[in-house]
Formats: sequence, structure tokens, C-alpha cells
Amino acid sequence: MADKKESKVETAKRQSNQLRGTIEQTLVSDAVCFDHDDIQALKFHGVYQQDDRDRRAGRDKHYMFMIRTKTPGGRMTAEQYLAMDDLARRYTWNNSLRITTRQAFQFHGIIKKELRQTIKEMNDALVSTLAACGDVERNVMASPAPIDSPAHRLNRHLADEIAAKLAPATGAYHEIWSDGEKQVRHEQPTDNEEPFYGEVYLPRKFKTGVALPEDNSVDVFTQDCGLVPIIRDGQIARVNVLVGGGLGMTHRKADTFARLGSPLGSVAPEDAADAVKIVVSIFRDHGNRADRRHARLKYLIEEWGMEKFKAEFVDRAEFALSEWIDPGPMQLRDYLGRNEQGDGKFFYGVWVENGRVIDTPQARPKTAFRRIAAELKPTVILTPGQSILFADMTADQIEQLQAILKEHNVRALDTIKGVRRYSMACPALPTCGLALAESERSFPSVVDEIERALADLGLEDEPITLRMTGCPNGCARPYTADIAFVGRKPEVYDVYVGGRLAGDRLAVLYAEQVKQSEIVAKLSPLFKSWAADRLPDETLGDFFDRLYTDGRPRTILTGSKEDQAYLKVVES
Ligand code: SRM
Ligand code: SF4
Repeated sequence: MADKKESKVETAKRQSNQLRGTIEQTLVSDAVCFDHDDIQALKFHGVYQQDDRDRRAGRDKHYMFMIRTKTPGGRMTAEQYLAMDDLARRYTWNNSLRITTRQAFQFHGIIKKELRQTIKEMNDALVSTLAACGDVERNVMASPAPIDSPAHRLNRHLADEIAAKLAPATGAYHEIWSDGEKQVRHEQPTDNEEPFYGEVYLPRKFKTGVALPEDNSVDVFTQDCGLVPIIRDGQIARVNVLVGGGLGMTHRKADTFARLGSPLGSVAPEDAADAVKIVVSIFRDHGNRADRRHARLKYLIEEWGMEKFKAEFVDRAEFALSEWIDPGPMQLRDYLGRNEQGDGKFFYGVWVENGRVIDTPQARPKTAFRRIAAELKPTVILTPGQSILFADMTADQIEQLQAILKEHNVRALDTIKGVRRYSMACPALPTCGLALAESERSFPSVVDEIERALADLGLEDEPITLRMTGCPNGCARPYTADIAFVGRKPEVYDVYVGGRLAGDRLAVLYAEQVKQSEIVAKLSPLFKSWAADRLPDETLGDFFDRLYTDGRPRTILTGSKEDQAYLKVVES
């Protein structure tokens, strides 16, 4: 690294005076947008400068901002939810809240002059946006189920503990957005030093998720660092640690790839948060700071190999790293409908189409959720599947909740089957500057068509993970799904097949550059052969894997066409 020039973003971070830059001056100026260096610093504050791509005219851009919250494990109080709902009504461009695939909220279309007020009001509600984006530890994910068991309690505790241990310490955030006040529970005391991150922070983003063997909804193998508590005799025995997962890649670039995390070993539960901190520190010290396309932990691990990485970890740890413990087959849970918590209370999961909480002429989920929060005061939990759980309720309250959902025409549970239930799409157009194709806006009609095709074969109730993204960056975690559509150019997608609900296997490229209108025709031969030749209960991904691939464990998926040579195999 010493001989390589640092990237422009590294220079911007170094010169930002711990993320201050000239953000304050630009906020109060007449400028319509921020400059390159401030755009980088703003991300650490949870803010993306975007433009409305529907309204782009040549070089003229209609600037606006996206704000992302940091909500470890996706949890918030009813009061906090109500504050977020209210902010969405007053400041977003379409009165919507967007639940992200990492259990946070995004607010789109914020105008520059309301940016500061929006974030200030979030902080007033004790919801932070600091480190929701940027080259730091991102929002820590955890199994969303509010179940009263040692494993679930540890899971929630770890999300908070890791978030607190790895929160930036800069005073810039509160100086700029909330007049120097310090408020939120999982933050460090503010300081002008960054004892852990230093002046250039991490080489790139870092993501952590805590799963349970019975619930891998956090897609633990896709995290830079994943934790899996292992239960023996009802107690937590150890916590497994995975390192080096990540999904972002670039079309046809073989040196970029999606990768599943590798087992590092296991640690005592009380050491798990420190184990994550050590992994982050290795990335901080050795990650690539010259080429941002290769600046993720997965590339460092591929370069070093696990043996060297493990040795470095052991060298830094003041606690024991033991063998990885086989967690057994992982499962995906979504907790839709009524569930027992185990403490006499109940929680209820509501499916949200692509995470977009918005009222339409057909259904009013946003109003319904607002009423649920205001009248029943549940704990609110955002799920890794872009849906929402309302927790800590009595049986009577669950009935009231169901009545409110019905009154507002929120889609009934029995109409959310197989392929729809586990579907996810990223926002893409018109807000995402990196989108090559539509995603959230075109996905619903694709899901309708696929659902019809499966129903014709009697397969409509089969659980299938179906995901769409507007580019290969992987924001809706496409490469671990049974089927995924990844945008290549407007209305054209690469189709991936062969992941599975457990999230522990990568898909392969099944068909390249398929027009949106031809997606179902392309998948039909596979559906037909699955219907005819599947083993009992065999999922689509497992069937494809058994019949059409060579059965080698798929832990890496590169962006090269050569490495994805399963094209047209089902058709022949
Ligand atoms: Fe993402 C960049 C949206 C989860 C990989 N992601 C973006 C940006 C900020 C575009 C940008 O950089 O200008 C997108 C904003 C779009 C918009 O208009 O809102 C964006 N990512 C999202 C969200 C909102 C998708 C969603 O449907 O919910 C998710 C926000 C999560 C959160 O709350 O923090 C989101 N992004 C992910 C995930 C999935 C995950 O983390 O579980 C991934 C794949 C895992 C990974 O990181 O490898 C992901 N996003 C990326 C990448 C590729 C990074 C890479 O290593 O190459 C980018 C591009 C980048 O960072 O330069 C990106
Ligand atoms: Fe944007 Fe691509 Fe992420 Fe979709 S996958 S939100 S298009 S960066």
C-alpha cells in the first residue's frame, strides 16, 4: 500500500477535520448542492446527496437528499416511530418511509434547506443518523424476533454493544445537526479525537450482523463480520464468528466478486463484541486505501488467506479463539402474522412491499402503522426483509391491530404467498445515482407475473427468495436468493438462480441480459422442470443446484462472464 496513491475519498476524509468539512457553511449558503469532499463527509452523517433522475435534463440536476437512520437491530419505541412517520409526512417528497434491507429507515427527497431541521428532529426523538453511511461500522443487524430466550436476548444485546463500541466519536455530528447536544444511547461521548478510527476512518464501509441458527434473516454470510450464537442445553455455549462476506461487484469485472463469509472460529459470548472490533481494526490497518473497488474486507481476506487473517486476529485478541462450531442447517424466518414472545406477550409481523411504507388509493399502511403506534404503543422492529414487527402486545391488542390493518386495506397475510413473501427490491430509480435499471418500481409487476406462472404449475405456495436490484452492487442481497434480477441497462437484467432461503450458498448467472418483458419466458423451462422432477420439498434453488451446477460449494461469485458459465443450461 505504501507505494500506491491514496484514493480521492481518503484525501477528502483526511482533510475533513473529523467529518466537518465545509458542511455547515454550505448548509447556510445559497449553493444548491455540496462539493465532492463534503459529499463524502456527509455520508458519515447519514446523508446522501442525490438527484431526481426522472427530472434530469442533460447536465441539469434536480438535487435532493436521502437521510438514513442508524437503528441497531431495527428497534425503536412507538414514540420514535411516530416521530419518524411525522418527519416523513413533513419532509420527504412522497410522504413515505423506506425500510431498508439493514433494518433502518431511509427518507428520500429532502430539500437542502430542510436537511438540518429533519436531522435535528430525528435526534430530538433520540434516533441517530451518525454512521448510517460512510467508511465506518454501519447499522448492526440482528434477528428481529423479540423472543424472550437467552439467545434472542444476547442477539439484541450484541447489536447494541457492537454499535456503541464502534460508533464514531467526532463532535462534528452534534455540532452541525443538533447544536452540540449529545443524545442517543448507542453513541460514544463526543470528542474531537477518533481514538479508534483515526482521521481517515476505515478504508470503506463495514457491516456486521448477528444471526441465530434458527433465523438467518440477517443473511449472516453476506456480512463483513457475522456472528452466530450457538446454543447447547438451552444456554449460549459460544458465538461463531464469520469474516469476509460481501456482495458488491461490477458486471464483467472478474476482479470484483460477491463472497460468503469464512468461519474464523468461536468466542465466549462476553468477547463477541470485542471480536468484531478486532476484525474491524485489522480492516482499518490493512484494507486497500488506493482502490475503493477493492476496499472491502473480503478482498483483504482473499489476498491474505484465512490462516494469515486468523494469526493476525489471535495476535490482537486478549481472549481465546476456539474452533468454529457447526451451527447445523440455517433457516430464514420472517415472523409475519401473530407470534408468541415467550413472556406472555405477542408480536405481529406485517409484510411491506419493498419496504416502502406509503399510502396509495388501494391501501393505507402508513396511516395504519401510525394508528397502531399511537393507540397500542408497541415496540417497533424493522426486519432485514424490509418488513415490520409490532411487539410487546397483549392478545387483545393483537386483535385491535388486525382490525386496524383490515380497516386500512393492508394486504392480508393469506394473499402473501411463496414468492411474494420473501421478495425484496432496492430503491434504484429515480433516487439512486448508481442504478442502471428500475427495481422497486418495476418489481411488483414482475412478482405478479412470476406468481401467475408458478400458480399455473401448482407451485404458488412454495417459499422462494426473489430479489431485484438496479445494478450489481447487491443492496437487496440478490446473490444469495433462489432467483434474482440484477440490472444491466434500462429494462434489461441478468438473471441469477441457485441461492436458497438459508442464505448460505451463492446463486449463479442463469441468463444474461434478459428484457424485463421476457423474464418469465426465460424462467418457465426451469419452473416446469422443477415441477416435474423435484425431490419431495426440494426448493427451487436446491433443485437447480442439484441438477444444473457441478455441486461445488459456491462461496465466491465473480463479475466475469467466464466464471458464470451456466447460461442457457436449462433450456438445452
Ligand atoms: Fe447499498 C450504495 C441503498 C444495503 C451494497 N446503497 C448504495 C446507495 C447509497 C447508492 C450510492 O452509493 O449512491 C443506495 C441508495 C439508494 C437510494 O436511493 O436509496 C443504496 N443499500 C441501499 C438500501 C437502502 C437498499 C434497500 O433496498 O434497502 C440498503 C440500505 C441498508 C442500510 O440501512 O444501511 C442497502 N447495500 C446494501 C447491501 C445489503 C446489506 O448490507 O445487507 C449491500 C450488499 C452487501 C455489501 O455491502 O457487500 C449493499 N450499496 C452497496 C454497494 C456495493 C459495495 C461494494 O462493496 O462494492 C454500494 C456502492 C458503493 O458503496 O459504492 C451501495
Ligand atoms: Fe442503487 Fe444498485 Fe444499490 Fe439498487 S443495488 S440501490 S441500484 S446501488
